Amino acid sequence: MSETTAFSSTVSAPNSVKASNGILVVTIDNAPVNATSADVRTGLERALSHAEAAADVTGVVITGAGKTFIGGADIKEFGKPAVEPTLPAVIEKIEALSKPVVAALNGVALGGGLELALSCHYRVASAAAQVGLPEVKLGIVPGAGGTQRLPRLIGIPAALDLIASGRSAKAEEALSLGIIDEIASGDLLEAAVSAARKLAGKPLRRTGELTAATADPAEIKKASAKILAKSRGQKAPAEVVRLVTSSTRPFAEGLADERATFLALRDSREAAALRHVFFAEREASKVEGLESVEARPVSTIGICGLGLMGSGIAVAALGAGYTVIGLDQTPEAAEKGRERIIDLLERNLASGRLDQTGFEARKAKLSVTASDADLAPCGLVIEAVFDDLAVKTDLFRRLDKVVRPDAVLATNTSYLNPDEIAAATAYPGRVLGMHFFSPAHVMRLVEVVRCAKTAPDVLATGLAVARKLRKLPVVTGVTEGFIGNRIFSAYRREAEFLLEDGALPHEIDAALEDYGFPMGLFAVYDMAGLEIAWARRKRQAAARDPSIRYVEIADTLCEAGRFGQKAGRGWYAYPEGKKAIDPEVTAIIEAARAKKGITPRTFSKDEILRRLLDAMAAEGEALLAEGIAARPGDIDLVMINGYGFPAYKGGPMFASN
Ligand code: 3H9
Repeated sequence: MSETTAFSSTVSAPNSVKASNGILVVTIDNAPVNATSADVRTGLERALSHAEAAADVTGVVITGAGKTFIGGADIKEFGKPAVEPTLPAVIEKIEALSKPVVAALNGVALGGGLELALSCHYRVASAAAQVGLPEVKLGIVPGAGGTQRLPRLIGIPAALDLIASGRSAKAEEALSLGIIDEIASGDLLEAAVSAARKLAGKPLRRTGELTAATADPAEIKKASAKILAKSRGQKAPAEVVRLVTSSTRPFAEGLADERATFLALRDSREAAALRHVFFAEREASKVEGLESVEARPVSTIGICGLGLMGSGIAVAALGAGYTVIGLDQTPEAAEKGRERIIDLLERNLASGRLDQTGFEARKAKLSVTASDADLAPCGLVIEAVFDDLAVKTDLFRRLDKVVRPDAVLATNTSYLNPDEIAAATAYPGRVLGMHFFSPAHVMRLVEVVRCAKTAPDVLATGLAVARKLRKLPVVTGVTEGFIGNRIFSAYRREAEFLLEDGALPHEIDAALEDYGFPMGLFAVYDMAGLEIAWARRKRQAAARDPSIRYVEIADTLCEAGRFGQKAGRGWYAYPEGKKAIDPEVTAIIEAARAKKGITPRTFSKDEILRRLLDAMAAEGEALLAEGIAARPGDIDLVMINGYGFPAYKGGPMFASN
């Protein structure tokens, strides 16, 4: 394609403009993700004005520099005074241009990026492009026409699905839905320029002028109800439903409503919380001391212990393309582990999350053994055996002898001290913790534990592997329970104090569920089973400081065989499998209060929440002061991704401000 630079002086950086035989190619170049920051909007507006006025320009192509088309509005500008021109104004100008504007989607087009593309008269994408309106994930609705143009283009049900979930669609799906018009088989810009030439002088298809196809009201009602039920009282999904389902009204009216809703939500606490989470996730990957440290290469991962946790980790590792060697104590146990892993893969196959080729590829990369020596090729070994110091140290000593000297050894312990495990090896520098959460093939969080002697490139390896597994790694120092379980312990302790002081389990659970936790604390206990924590408390009993307040109620429940749902009774009763308040538990709690001479009082939901949130935040402050957690945002990510803290509340540290 022959290109001559033209009138770049009329367009302020960071956009560049070139003319190609009458077609103006505007490239948005605003690293890292070509967000539509103020400069970009100004540049675009100038280019559009020029295109409209210049007789030698017959059409416009808008594309992005690098691997992104446009990542959306600049989230860093939210909360600051608005700078003209606004994105909706630029978008309106694109749609109204008398000459064809073609979007050349060279990569992801998200949020305002897709909204901009929707206002173009034709959309051509590279095969790698993806589109989406992820605004709900930031607690807002699309604010530049997305809720009105998308349904006009693809119908209300499909638009509802995309906007309310915030998910991205790959190029193929975008084409079949009608979001894009073409996937370029060759050079993207050539295809876009050629499309612009073909459209020049012809009537233009303006998305805003299309009539939104009406859909079956029953179908819309059902889809809306599903979205509202899932959103647990969050505002943005409900507003998406309202705006999209009413998109059959006049376009200008819909746009004005959308804009007002966007602005109101943008300034809400929910949106501030979700923005905090967005940036915290990006911050978490920046680890002090690792700025220029390279991870060790890993292509084969050994997994010791193929129980529930080990097999989940194996599925995640196979999914990321690693070769996996599973180790268990006997050939029979190893074979059982293999079956467990295959079973999980088969479930993914049945649900459509995995296709047959992917299934076969994963199966081919899996082997199991009962012989330590077979782990020799591994670049990383993750142990997920019984959480007992003697068992783990013995395993690490054996591993030390069979793996390469540069192989990394990770322990998945939840409560043991990984420094003690590391000390059992000849090279403690290659040991770190990788604390996965169950089910490990589903849960995103991995606490990556930096032990006293962990070498920087070993830590970098743990982080790189976790990221490749598509997990969210958060670095923690060594302390009992690491970040998550330490905060969880403080929270649990406070909940038990509340019981003694006068609240009942169902009252505490209701306060937590109202706040946005998917399940209350006591319901979670019953689901997980009470016996493991009881065994731990019994082990620790002798060392417990008698001057520290200790609540015996959970022990009394366990002594009565109330181990939770599996036992048919725990903090609640389960007649016919349904959770119910149990007067027997209330009596146990009342007896415990009486034994300590506590006069119970009533607590409001707000008071219950305040005490629980304060306890979490105070423990978080302690973790920061001790240097166990690097940032408040890291603590928030752990609690959101590992313990059900509602993301739209920002995590315990954000919520305490
Ligand atoms: C919107 O569009 C509202 C409109 O409807 C209405 C407007 C009127 N702004 O994720 P990465 C930064 S709302 C500012 O690691 P990747 C990010 O913080 C927006 N900064 O890269 C990081 O900075 P740093 C709707 C942004 O390649 C760096 O870019 N759009 C933005 O793995 C790299 O980020 C979205 O919600 C932004 N919009 O993934 C999309 N996006 O290096 C949000 C990123 O200093 N973005 N940064 O830590 C994403 O999903 C991913 O970043 C993306 C690239 C897929 C684009």
